[in-house]
Amino acid sequence: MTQKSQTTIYKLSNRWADQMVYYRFFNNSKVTTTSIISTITQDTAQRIEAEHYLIFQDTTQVNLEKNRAQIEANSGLGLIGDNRSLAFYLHPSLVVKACDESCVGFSFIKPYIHSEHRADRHERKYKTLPIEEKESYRWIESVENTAKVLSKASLRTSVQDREGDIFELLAAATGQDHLIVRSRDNRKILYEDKVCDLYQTLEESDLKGSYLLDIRGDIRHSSKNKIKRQALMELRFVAVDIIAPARKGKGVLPIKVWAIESKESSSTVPEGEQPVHWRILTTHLVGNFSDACQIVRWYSLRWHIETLFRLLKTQGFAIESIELENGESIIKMTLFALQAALRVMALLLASKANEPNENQQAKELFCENEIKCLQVLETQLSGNTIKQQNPYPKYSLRWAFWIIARLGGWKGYASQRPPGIITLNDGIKQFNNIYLGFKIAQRDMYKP
Ligand SMILES: [Mn+2]
Repeated sequence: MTQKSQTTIYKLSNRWADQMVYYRFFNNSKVTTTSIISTITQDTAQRIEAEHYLIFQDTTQVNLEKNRAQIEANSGLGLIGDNRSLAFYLHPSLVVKACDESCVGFSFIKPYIHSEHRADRHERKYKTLPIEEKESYRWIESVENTAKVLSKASLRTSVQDREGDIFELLAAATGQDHLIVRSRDNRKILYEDKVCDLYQTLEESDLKGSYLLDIRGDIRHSSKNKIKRQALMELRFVAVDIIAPARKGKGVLPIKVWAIESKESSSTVPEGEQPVHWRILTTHLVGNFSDACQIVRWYSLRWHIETLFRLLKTQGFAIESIELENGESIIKMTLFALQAALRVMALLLASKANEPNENQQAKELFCENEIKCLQVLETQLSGNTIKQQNPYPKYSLRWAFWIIARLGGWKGYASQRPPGIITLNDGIKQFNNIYLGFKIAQRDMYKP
């Protein structure tokens, strides 16, 4: 799956017997989701050093409704959203090294379902349930499991979107565990010994500085498209004490966090558009403007997990089309797809890093013979002008990125949009086909 970057079983296997191996393996009850997940997280644990890591967690829906007819009833799937579509949820935590923004692996993965006959939130008295019994407990479970898997790390920062703005999660970030979360609620806070609203306090605090942000614009012509521009972002931050929500009862101490607001100045907002506006909470100390910029940068890297979800779906690994007949087996194969997707993610992250680590070598992802093949391809793909040549140090990970992106259809000009995850995935598939031919040629050459 890593080499072919897909989950279509008949394409993964050359012979009928190979195809049967896939079916038998994923349908074997001795192969459990728990054992697959622990193998994946142990693999991550082995790569952890005494460094700072960012952990991006998020949930995606895997919709299998179009295969319903061939999937056995009650075989481990549930329903989503509209309470109709056959599906499961997947909540992975992607680990990235903070210093060079390189891709490391997964520290936690939780597949889960909503059963087909579920009482609604009201009937279940959802609001009064303890957090351990709520679905939102997965966010905290991730932080707890990550601490074990990344026990060698010197610092761990969990990064999540608004859904992860949970009081218990902020409370769980202590010692070496930190949190960056986009704010969902205008919480009550203690500020200068007074009870205030978080948003108002932020808005009224001093402007600490500003920076320019490139808004790429939306190339689709929809009514809500973003206009390409350089946004002038105004930054404010303030240390506050978050007051525990009423459901926690009395006697729970407030939690000290730093709140950051990054809001587009009205001077660059085009007519009819909303300003770009982020409010972020963090347990990291924000002492000055550059600390705040660092937190905003780390939050913006959260986009990588959305990219991972895109890679897993239709145009990438196509996990929603896995043709197994058992729900549990489909979930197991999806876990393999997650691990296989890391190779493509690692290439993308190497190309997007702010301060890329030049010591990251292609051999981390490709074997020696594959690198020989990449070398031949580089010569084929390079143009005559400097602009059309691979700009990266030979045999570095970014050198391999450039070749794979070119194979995926990217033309290699700096003026072009940088290659996206689907282009890289196409490049990996293309490379695999070429490499098979390369090996056949090698074998023929060495024939006596
Ligand atoms: Mn989300």
